[in-house]
Amino acid sequence: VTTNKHANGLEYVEVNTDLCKARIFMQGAQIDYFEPVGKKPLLWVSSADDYQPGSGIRGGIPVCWPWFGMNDNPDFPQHGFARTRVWSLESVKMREQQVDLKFTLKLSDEDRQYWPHDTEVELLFTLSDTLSVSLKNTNHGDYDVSLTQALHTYFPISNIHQLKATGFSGAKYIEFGKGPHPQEDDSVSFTRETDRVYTDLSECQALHTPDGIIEVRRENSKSAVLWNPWVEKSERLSRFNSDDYLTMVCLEAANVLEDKITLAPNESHTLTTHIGWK
Ligand code: TA6
Repeated sequence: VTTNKHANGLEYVEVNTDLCKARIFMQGAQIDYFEPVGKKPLLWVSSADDYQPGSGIRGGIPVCWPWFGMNDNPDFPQHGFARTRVWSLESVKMREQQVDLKFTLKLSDEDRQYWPHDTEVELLFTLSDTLSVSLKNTNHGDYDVSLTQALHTYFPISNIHQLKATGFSGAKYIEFGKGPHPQEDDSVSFTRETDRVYTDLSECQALHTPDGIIEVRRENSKSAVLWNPWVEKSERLSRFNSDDYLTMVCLEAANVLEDKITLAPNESHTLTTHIGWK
C-alpha cells in the first residue's frame, strides 16, 4: 500500500497485492480502479475525466452522501457533498492477501451549511480478488437523523447492446419521475436512456457482459439505481465522451426513497456492496 499524487494534484492510495490492484483517491475516498490479478478490471472510468480537484471522478465508485440525487434545496450539489471533500485514511490492515482500508470524513464548518448534524461517516474497503465497500453512518447527535445515500458504481461492459442485467424480478421502480412500475421480468436489457430507482429489490444482481458475469450483492439496502445515459444524455454529461454509454453501466447500492435510513441517537447503519467476477 503506497500513497501518491496525480499530475493534477489529487492524492491517492495504491494497493498492489497477489490478489488485486486498486487505486483510491483521498478526494471522496473514491476508488477509481480495481482489477483482480489475472482478471479484467471491475470498475469503469471515463477517459474524458482529467482528475481535476473539486469535481467527482466520472467512474469508479462515487459516494453519494448525505443525499442521493437533487436536494430539496436546488442550490445544494447533486448527490451530496462527500465526493468532493478530502477524506482521511484512518487505518490500513493487511491479513494474508486481503487489505482493509478505512477512510473517514471530518465535517467542516462549510459542510454544516448542508448538513448541520453530528454524523460520523466512514468508508471501509476490503480488497482481495473481490471488492467490498461499506458506507457506515453513526449518529452522535441527540435526535433522529434521516439520510439517503448510494455507492454509485460504474461497471465496464464492452458493449451495452449485449448487456443483460438479471436479478430484478419482484422489484418496482420509478423512472423519470413516473411510477412505481412493477418489474415483471427478471432481466433488463438496454435500448434507450435508463435511469431507474428500484425499491423492494433483492440483494443480488448479475451483469452478463461479453467479458463474463459480474456479481453484485448489497447488504442493508432494499434499493438500487440502474443507469445508462444513452446517446442524448451522454452529449450533456460532464467528463463523459459521447460514446462512453456503449461501454458502461451503473448499478448503485443505495438507501433511497422509502429505503432511506433513519438513525436514532448512537445508532449506526452500514450499507455494503460486494463486487466480483463470477
Ligand atoms: O445515478 C443516476 C444519476 O442520478 C443520473 O440521473 C445522472 O445524473 C448520474 O446520476 C450522474 O450524476 P453526476 O452528478 O455524477 O453527473
